Amino acid sequence: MGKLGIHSFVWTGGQTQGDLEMALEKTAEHGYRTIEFAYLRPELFDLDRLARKAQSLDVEIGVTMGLPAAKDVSSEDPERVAAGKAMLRDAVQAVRDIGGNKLGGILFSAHMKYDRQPSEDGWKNSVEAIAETAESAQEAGVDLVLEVVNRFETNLLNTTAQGLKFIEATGSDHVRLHLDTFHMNIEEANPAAAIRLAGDKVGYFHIGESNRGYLGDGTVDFGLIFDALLDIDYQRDIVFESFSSAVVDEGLSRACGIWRDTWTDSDPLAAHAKGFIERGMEEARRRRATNARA
Ligand SMILES: [Mn+2]
Repeated sequence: MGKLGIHSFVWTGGQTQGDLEMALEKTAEHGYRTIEFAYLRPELFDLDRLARKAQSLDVEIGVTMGLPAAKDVSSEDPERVAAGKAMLRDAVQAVRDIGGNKLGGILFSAHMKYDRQPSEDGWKNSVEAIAETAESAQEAGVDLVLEVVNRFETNLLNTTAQGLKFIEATGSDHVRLHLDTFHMNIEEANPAAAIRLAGDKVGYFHIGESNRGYLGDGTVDFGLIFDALLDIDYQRDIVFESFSSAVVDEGLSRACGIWRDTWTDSDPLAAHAKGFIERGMEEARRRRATNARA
């Protein structure tokens, strides 16, 4: 597998430069080799400084985001689509400027609960916007990954099958899927089968529990997930994602519906998740070796 990482919201809502630097330090201290920042806004932060800090700590940076309704590229309104494309373009530049390796999340629609079906024209607008973004991302050396999320956070891509159809329509080999066990647990009839279906189109992977809290406390069957990741020979990054009302970001916490605390202390949570994922992958490797001998 690639690098094991952690979402910055385990550490901080990330309102200041100091918050993000602390998150980088905590990530390195816990032995994670990549961090995910959300909604990275170049006007608020010194990206050069963060890039140098990450490099000195040997921590890779990935960035995820969701589009706001006014910049929804899956809209039928050309102004919104144009604004969304510009935001995606800026995001690719920000990832490049911070020395990051990927842009992911809900890049293909707004991050919100829709009250209508997606339209055919909207789907086409989104495909075109992502195809265009993929070109600039490829030039910038930034991976572009689309997060398949549950029905309450987008109306466009809720399943891996929908995601695969979408990235095929972009005609770009540079676009891959960003899968997440929390979302798959809601939408996929069989999350492990969904991982195998996506195969080498999985570009990024979020490990999250069904209640977004401690791994192992919910209903996700992680053994089956780790088996599937080995089966597709997944070599890219795996990032632990967990949210609690203990760490608040006005935008993301509301869009994700984080109304209560599943934990209050970041350090034991981060340490537990790392052990859980490493042990889980090791056990999956052992099962595989045993099966190969049988
Ligand atoms: Mn996620």
